[in-house]
Amino acid sequence: MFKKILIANRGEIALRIIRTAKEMGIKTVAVYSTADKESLHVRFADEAVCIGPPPSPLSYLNMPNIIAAAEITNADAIHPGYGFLSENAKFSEICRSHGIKFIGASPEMINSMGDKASAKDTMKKSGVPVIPGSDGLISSAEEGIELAKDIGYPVIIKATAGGGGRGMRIIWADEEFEKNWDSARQEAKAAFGNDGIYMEKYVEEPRHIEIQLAGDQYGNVCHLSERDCSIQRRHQKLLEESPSPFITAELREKMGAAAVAGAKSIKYEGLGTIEFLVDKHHNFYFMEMNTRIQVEHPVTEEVINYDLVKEQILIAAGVPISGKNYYPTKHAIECRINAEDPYNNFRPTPGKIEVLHKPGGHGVRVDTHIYAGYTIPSNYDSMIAKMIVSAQTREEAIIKMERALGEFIIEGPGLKTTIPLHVKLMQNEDFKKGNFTTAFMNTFDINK
Ligand code: MV4
Repeated sequence: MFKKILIANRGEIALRIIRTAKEMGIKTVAVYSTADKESLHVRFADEAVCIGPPPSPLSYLNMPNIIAAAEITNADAIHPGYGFLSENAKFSEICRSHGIKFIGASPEMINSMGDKASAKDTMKKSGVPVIPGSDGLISSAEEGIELAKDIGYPVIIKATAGGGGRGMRIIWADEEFEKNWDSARQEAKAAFGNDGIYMEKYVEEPRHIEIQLAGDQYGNVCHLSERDCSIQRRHQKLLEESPSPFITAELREKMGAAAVAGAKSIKYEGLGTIEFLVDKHHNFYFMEMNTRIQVEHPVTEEVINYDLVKEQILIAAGVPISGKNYYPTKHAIECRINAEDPYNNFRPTPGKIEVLHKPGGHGVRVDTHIYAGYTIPSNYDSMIAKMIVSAQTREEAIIKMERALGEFIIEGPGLKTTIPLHVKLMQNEDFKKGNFTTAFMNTFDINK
């Protein structure tokens, strides 16, 4: 087993990883930017190394500084968390060449799943359902228009290096093709340095449901059921739950089996997630594979009663997984608490937290790095906490979440949070019925 892990991240996920490492008897090294000097991940780790100034490229994305921190502290593994370097093939490769175990995917795996068009092709070949569309990239607007005659409008064009909605355009008619093609290519080129574009039939008002997977180096792969992530705004998830209120036991079996087959075909090692789009007829289609631990992993932990970060560390250390699938025994919901004003276009509100009360009680978990006196820096993501509740049924979980949200007090000059938005969601009749798709937030009005 590893003796010492360096955590190449900040905020709640750095703390989350430190907690599990401690329970496993593994020493921890925090790295931090000067903006995070007073952060809890710095305080709770056994050692801490400053890796640079506040802008991420100079600190949390600064590979030489992070590798140097691992070398001077003698860390034998690096956990990248999510975001930052978690899906950076070059960093995974540099760790390997320095004899440091990267607790995440191999560079080859990151590259093959990071190119969305080729990931789709790989999944299709192993029998995973994919959305009808182009075979790989399309090379001109004319080619796209020709193909749209077969597929039928609406179609969607996507950047192969993309994900999370950037470089994506929905097209409804021939006349709109060329201008969308040009702008998608430009956006992709600027954002990813790769203007490769592929095309698909556009699935209207789908659900976003993802399957959690674990694989080991001996070829065992299992699924750990699904999360429903349909409640999102502009590709930022707001709330996730497990199990999905839309999924039957039969569909879970089918989606789980497809995801396992896909992951086995690429000899997937470690924790991963396959994202599916699910239409109203229960058809499901491969969208992307994530090769990292995700923000929303706690809802899975709560319903299957297992520590996924521990699973990840064990797999990285070469311990075989059991190979059996895990099924929900409860219902869990996670609300992302962001320092943003939901009444004002989700404008970020960094600054000092003067008053803090964290909720508690049976079935309530708060994953956060904030404390009274903490200053939320403006340099990073605005998520400041995740509250996860679990209960026997979805109805009870919703009641519990509303109760716990009412106990969550976060105050400071100018500080706003997404807590009132989540309260309104818990009271929404369509949400309560499980009647929602990825379009839900387009029409949700917090003032109603
Ligand atoms: C789609 C789609 C409909 N049809 N592909 C959004 C982010 C990227 N991962 C892919 N996305 C979508 N791809 C086809 N063929 C709808 C979306 C989409 C979406 C997907 C998941 C969660 C939220 C979403 C919001 C808008 C669009």
